[in-house]
Amino acid sequence: MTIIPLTGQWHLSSPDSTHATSMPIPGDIHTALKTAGIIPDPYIGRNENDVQWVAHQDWQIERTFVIDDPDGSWYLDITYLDTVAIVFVNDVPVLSADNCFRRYRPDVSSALKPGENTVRILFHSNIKAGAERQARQPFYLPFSKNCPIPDGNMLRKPQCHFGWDWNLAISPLGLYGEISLKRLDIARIEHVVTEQRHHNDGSVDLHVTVSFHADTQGVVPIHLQFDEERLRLDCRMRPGENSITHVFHVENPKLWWPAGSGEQALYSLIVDTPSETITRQIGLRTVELLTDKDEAGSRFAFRINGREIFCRGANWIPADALFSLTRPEKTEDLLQSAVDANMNMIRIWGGGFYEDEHFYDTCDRLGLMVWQDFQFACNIYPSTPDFLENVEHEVDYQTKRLISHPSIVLWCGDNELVGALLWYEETRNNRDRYLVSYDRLNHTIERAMKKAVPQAIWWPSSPASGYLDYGDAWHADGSGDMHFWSVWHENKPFEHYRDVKPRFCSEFGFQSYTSLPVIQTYAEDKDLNIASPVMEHHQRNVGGNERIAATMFRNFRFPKDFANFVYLSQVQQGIAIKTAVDYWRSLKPHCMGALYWQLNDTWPVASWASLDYGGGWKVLHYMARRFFQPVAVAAIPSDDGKEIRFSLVNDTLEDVTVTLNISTLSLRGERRSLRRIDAVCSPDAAVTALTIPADTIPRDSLLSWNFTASNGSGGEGHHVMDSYKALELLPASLEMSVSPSGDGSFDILVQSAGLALFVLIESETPGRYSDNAFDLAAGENRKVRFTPSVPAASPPEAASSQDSPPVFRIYDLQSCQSAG
Ligand code: BMA
Repeated sequence: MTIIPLTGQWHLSSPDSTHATSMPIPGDIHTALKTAGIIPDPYIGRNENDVQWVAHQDWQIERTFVIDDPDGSWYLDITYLDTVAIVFVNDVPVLSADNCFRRYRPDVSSALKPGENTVRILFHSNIKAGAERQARQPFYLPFSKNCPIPDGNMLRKPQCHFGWDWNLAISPLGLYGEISLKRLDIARIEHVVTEQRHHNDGSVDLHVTVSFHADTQGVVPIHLQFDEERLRLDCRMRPGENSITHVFHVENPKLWWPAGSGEQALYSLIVDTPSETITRQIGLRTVELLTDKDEAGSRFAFRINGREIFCRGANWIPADALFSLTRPEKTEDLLQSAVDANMNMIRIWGGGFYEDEHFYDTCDRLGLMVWQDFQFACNIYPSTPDFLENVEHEVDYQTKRLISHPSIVLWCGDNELVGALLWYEETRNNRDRYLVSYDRLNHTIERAMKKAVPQAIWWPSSPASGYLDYGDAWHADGSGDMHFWSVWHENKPFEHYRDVKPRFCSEFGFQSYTSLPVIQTYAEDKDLNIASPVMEHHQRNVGGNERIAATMFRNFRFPKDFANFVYLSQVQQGIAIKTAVDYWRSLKPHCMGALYWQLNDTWPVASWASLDYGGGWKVLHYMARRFFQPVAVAAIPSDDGKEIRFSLVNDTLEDVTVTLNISTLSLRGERRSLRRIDAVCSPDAAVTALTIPADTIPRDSLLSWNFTASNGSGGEGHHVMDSYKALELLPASLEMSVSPSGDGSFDILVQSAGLALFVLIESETPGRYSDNAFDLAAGENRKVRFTPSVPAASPPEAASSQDSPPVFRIYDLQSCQSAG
């Protein structure tokens, strides 16, 4: 095929030419303006306020290209065009686009000329476009209060671009995917769709359907290669749509499994024509969503290759608020961190993107199951015929593009659109109208998905108690998936996580501040106070800082300074999420999934994330690695507090025997052995290993334990009988010594003279600690390996600072809370 790539340097200008600079494509306009010094960095201080003008006006980008012989049929191939834009070739309009989630392939043959040509894209202000479309609606459609920029619900682009309770609001524009000029030689491949059928008796049939768009008649030779098998088919094309299907019969397939449950066997499928090659990464596996009725309501469980899998994970939001700041290696690092914390699923939340190929390829390779929301979140959406038709195209394209990825196990209609019917005055006053309108949209998505990829598993909305069930899945826990937000958004105590028994909790979260080194990238020393305007600016949930502080008052003594406030907020977040996960995992198989909100951040901000912007691990992420271990032990108090139950969960395929040492831990840091037991748990189960009366723990002591399991894993933990603030903790006198390990890493030895809880090592140098947020009793020590980030995963300025040795700070609970 003749392809002229059009990515690279373009020229960006405002239509009145007041501003002009170069712009790399793929890229976003804000970053290009920032690079040119036209706007300040919107992530720093309160600069976001000063860049608002950018999205209020139109912009254009253009470049030239040379084509010697423009004869024949030519088209542009464009993906991720954000969003309301007109594309011109030599001033001839060739495309009017308004959906960032579609692929556009306009015919441009008659606009081309020999020699130099110009391609220009005129971006209409998203803000103006939203307002114009809102004005044309038959009735008003409210949008989320999370969005300071209005009417984003009118546009098919990431909804968090208009602001969210963790995102800045600048409504970016740009082109984030491919743009190239291609010549159509008889036919081009439209889609390669695969379906696995008859997975039984050690074999499977892989149906491969290749569809084409042809502009003339002719025969096109097509090669299909799956694994070692390669064949040629001659496809007789007629103008319009054409397709061929071939079935590969695979004997003894190597199966693809989620992380922790087996190998991620991957095969490659290659489809080539004389002009194109398409590859697909194929993982052979079956997926079922179990929704059987039972006494509590109905189940919500994934069965992969015949085996029910408890889903441990978190919610994914876009990798960055601005596309140009993303890089494949950074995204891979975030996903790797998910797997390293023993996650096996992420949910791609509905207010961001359908991610790119590299993203899903990485999930396939890592064994991260993906729950894919269709990209609608929290708003009320149009249901006019033009809007629905646009959505149909989007669903058709995205599902066919992505269906072959073994990682994607569920397609979900939207995020929280059912709940949103109660959030706005207009919708409450006329629920019938808005519910019917919602159902038109939801049904359009469902029908388009089932038509395009009937093999995909559909779930109508998240959360949902069931099909055509419009109940309150934020509070009802008997059926379907649940978003349990009562602890954060309704200010309930952490123990309230134990008042519900979700079948699958797809969202629950608790905020913390982003780590101090990240705060220092946007705040000056004078701003390091949680009530400073800059710190409040980097908190997007109304009342969020108050919630963090008030919860701290309930549970802890007040931290002595700002750095410790940040540290303690992270400890508190970790305890909150652990409380929920420990209990819900112990309910297995009644509960079969816990995905906390949220994995990552789009910019430096206080949020529910367990990874800092830039990929560093917050306390929660280190804790998640422990509480998500496939074999885990947790201490769960009874409702009346009179007993402590040791739950033992086994997500592996083998029986495990766990040796559990339970002790008391005095405030001076002495451990006294209480019980030592061996407990057994059968595969894929949860049991109570032991229950002990609470009054066996002396006052002023903590309960602590460690375990080793027959699968080689182990762990430890503590439980506080009353509250942390009631403990008269004594100074731990921590000592830390650091030595370079010779391979660029550092060995850190932490020694404690007394009881040290939640010991956290931190440095300005980005990197990963082999262990962190751990406890030490008197006389104990811990050797921790610090591995600085590979430069690719860290900001450029951090990479260069790696020449000087990192400086480490250390925190623990007692010193955090004491003035001394
Ligand atoms: C959820 C999400 C997001 C939001 C989060 C925190 O319900 O779906 O909309 O960011 O809550 O409030």
